[in-house]
Amino acid sequence: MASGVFITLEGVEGSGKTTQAASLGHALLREHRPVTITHEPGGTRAGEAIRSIFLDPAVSLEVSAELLLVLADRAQHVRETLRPRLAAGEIVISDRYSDSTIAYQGYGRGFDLKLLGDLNHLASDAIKPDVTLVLDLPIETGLERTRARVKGTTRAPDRFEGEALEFHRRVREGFLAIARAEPDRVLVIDATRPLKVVHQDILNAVTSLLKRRCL
Ligand code: T5A
Repeated sequence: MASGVFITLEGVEGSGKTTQAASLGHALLREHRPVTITHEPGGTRAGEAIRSIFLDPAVSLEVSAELLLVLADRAQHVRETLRPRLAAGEIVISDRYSDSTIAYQGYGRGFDLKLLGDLNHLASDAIKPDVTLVLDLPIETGLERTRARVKGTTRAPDRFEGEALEFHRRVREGFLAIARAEPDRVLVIDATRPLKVVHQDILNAVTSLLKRRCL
């Protein structure tokens, strides 16, 4: 398989992943690099159908069903989008990936981390990110940003936005624990700073990865 570069953005609600994925993508496109921006859950037609069930708090879901849904989404995303784009030599930026399962379903919901590692391996077909950028900030700040965004709209909080603060705290701790365990892959970025400053840190990290890969 020709090797592209796989970059993931992770973090708690409202940490700025979607905004930063777009800014990074644009910066790389300006350098005429082949880039795909994608996301989980979603990123494929099947994934968007799964996403609507997964996030809808009006749809009752057992936590094991929630886990299996997000893994089904990943299995499709990897095989339909990630693997082919990486094989074509592209830079693929994914807004969330398997670390979100460890943080949300593992640290947040309490599933066994070893079991999640095995299930992630199956769903991801062993495709691991080359670099993961965890956008870190206090959960209150992130949730406030998501609330400000929907203020004045009819959009209700989704399944996870509506969770207790303690859940979100465990999720944040999960991301930080992953970063401590895999410092070569995972970089923690202070996401409390202005958008442009966060963007520059992300771009610096990606540029140095591309240089190391002689790209
Ligand atoms: N999930 C997902 C699991 O439970 N398990 C899994 O395995 C996976 C893959 C996905 C949900 O699914 C869960 C996690 C999630 O709860 P989603 O709708 O995709 O749901 O939601 P999120 O990924 O959480 O995305 P959000 O849109 O809520 O947050 P983002 O993408 O982190 O933030 P963004 O860029 O949309 O920014 C939010 C607001 O903040 C502002 C932006 O302008 C925007 O208004 N902002 C800033 N403001 C000031 N300073 C900055 N530096 C800012 N950065 C952004």
